[in-house]
Amino acid sequence: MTVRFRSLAAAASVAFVVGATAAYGGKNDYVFEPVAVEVRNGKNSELAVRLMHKSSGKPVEGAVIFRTRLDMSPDSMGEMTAKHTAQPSKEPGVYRFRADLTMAGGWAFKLMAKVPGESETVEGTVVFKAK
Ligand SMILES: [Cu+2]
Repeated sequence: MTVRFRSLAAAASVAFVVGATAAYGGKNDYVFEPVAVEVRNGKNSELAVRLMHKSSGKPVEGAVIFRTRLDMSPDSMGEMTAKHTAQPSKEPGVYRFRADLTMAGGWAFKLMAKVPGESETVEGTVVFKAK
């Protein structure tokens, strides 16, 4: 009986921790979306993503995007990558980049970011269509 009681207590404390995380929001409360899905195929093409806080519906300013990868995994060419650089942006929650795209089709832009007030790393993938 003692063992059974202990396992119940453990289950209760786990439930408490999960509940606390859900209330806080966490990384899953954020999403990256494309500002425009269609982009120009070619050098110096403009890509823009918006980072949204789902529960408030507001764009997230001041995120530090510290790792990105741009590849053609949507068209089964995950090894085909494109060079890109961050650009300044004046629109709240919008993060701009320029990329040297080399092929028309689907490009996945994978991002990792640190968000103010959020301890977990926020990750996202935005798919663009180069034409
Ligand atoms: Cu390709």
